[in-house]
Amino acid sequence: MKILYIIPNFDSYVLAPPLGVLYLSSYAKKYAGAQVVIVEALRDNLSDEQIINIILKENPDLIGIHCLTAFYKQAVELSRKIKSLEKNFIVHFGGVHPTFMPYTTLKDSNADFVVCGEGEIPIVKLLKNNLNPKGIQGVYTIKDLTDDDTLVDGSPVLKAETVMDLDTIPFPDWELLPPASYPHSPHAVIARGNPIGIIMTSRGCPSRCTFCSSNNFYKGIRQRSIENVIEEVKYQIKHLGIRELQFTDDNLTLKKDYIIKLCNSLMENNIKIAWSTPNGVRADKVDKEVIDLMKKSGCYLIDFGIESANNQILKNIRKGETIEQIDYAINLAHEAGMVTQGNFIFGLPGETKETIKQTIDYAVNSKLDRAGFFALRLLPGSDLSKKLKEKFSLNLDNSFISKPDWLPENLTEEYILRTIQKVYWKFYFRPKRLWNLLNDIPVSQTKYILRCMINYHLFKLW
Ligand code: B12
Ligand code: SF4
Repeated sequence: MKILYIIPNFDSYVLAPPLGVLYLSSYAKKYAGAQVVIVEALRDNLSDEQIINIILKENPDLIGIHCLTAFYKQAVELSRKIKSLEKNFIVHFGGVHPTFMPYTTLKDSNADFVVCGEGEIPIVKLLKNNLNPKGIQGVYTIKDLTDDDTLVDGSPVLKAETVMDLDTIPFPDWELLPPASYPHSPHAVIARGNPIGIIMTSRGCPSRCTFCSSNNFYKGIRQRSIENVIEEVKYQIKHLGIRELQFTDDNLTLKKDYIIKLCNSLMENNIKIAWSTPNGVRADKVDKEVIDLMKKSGCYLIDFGIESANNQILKNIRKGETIEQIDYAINLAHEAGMVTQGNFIFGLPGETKETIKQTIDYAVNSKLDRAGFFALRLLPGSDLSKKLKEKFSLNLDNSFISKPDWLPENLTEEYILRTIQKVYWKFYFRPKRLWNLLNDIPVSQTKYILRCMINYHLFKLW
């Protein structure tokens, strides 16, 4: 059977290989003998009409649309167009957004069914079941659901069964979307080497940060064996020519013995490649031994999800860390000679003008080399979006430059957005920081960096 996966196009300058779909492809090929085509409409800037022409040419048995909240509108519109074609293609949705909002996704898209949770096991079952979703855990048609996103019998939606041993999933199907075909630095960070290899060693996160949906998406924590990870790193270097490696785990340093073994194995295998953790690690999950070993084995950039410099706010969002712990970890990484990067959110519960000022003062005076400042988005699946359910409506026109979905008392949207614009200038216009940053920007990336700056409205200040 032939599956055609689609990565919808939308206005985004962050661009990376869609690891989830690449995993589905290799899994479906290995365990169900599927034939797979991926239409990467974001990377290739394809219009819906161009996508439809590819569909008509490929004539797949099943179409799968990858969907995050950021491009939900584009994804459902495309699906409706496909469903209105003369040939009745079977269309299904998967990814983080439909997992938490399956009913509305099906209603808005006219798709046939949705997969909630990880897609590997359901896709194989679907293919073996002649594409009949009935009885497959985590796969639902609109008739199975109520507009409250529960099952018709009132029970909660069950996510799909998950692969417990991640080593049994073949490497992502890199041949379909090689890293070299991605022009930009994926995480909007300045990378050292191109092409960039993306790798994940685990799925899941045990923390309960209320603004994040990852902790409700995955079941439990599963880690690949170090041997399996090293084998993929070698594969990516040898066959895909990667020159930098980015670990995009939710928490690469979650278990100390694991990260120590990983760093040692990189060195024992003589793997000399610059690597980074642009997706962030928890500050309470690193110490001097870990940081020094990460640096020694090639890690040049470490990112921390900081969110706020106010301890009461960190408590409100169940971050489970204090700003003192975070600052300690940043200093360790700085002393070890790594580039340090931190991400902050403005407008979290309990935020006031004073706490925003406290966060800005902290960020500006810290040892961070780079920082990202964002307004609070209430992502479907996050505990915070459940808690504030009655107090906001999700703005689906708000893809990348996030306007706040909800505001704490006494703060306005205008204030938060203007503060974000200003804070970038304040943060980067420090001679040492600016000098380091400019030294790190390769000429080939200048155009891309300029686009980032325009996207962040840094040129529209006054
Ligand atoms: C790496 C990463 C990125 C990378 C790459 C994204 C990509 N192309 O996949 C970059 C930096 C580009 C990125 C950008 C953004 N990201 Co991001 N990202 C991640 C991260 C850390 C890992 C993604 C990943 O590879 N997961 C591993 C794979 C195995 O899981 P998966 O992709 O979900 O796929 C599985 C299932 O979802 C399902 N599935 C997926 N697609 C499909 C399709 C079908 C048909 C089926 C059946 C199943 C299916 O099966 C897959 C295999 O099990 C996740 C957090 C996380 N742990 O997942 C956040 C996450 C996906 N990102 C998030 C966000 C908000 C963003 C941005 C909007 C941020 C921003 N303000 O710009 C942008 C979106 C722009 C874009 N171009 O996509 C949110 C999404 C929340 C939501 N409700 O949509 C997440 C969940 C983090 C969070 N805060 O909770 N991101
Ligand atoms: S923000 Fe990071 S640490 Fe917190 S729950 Fe999400 S993935 Fe885990």
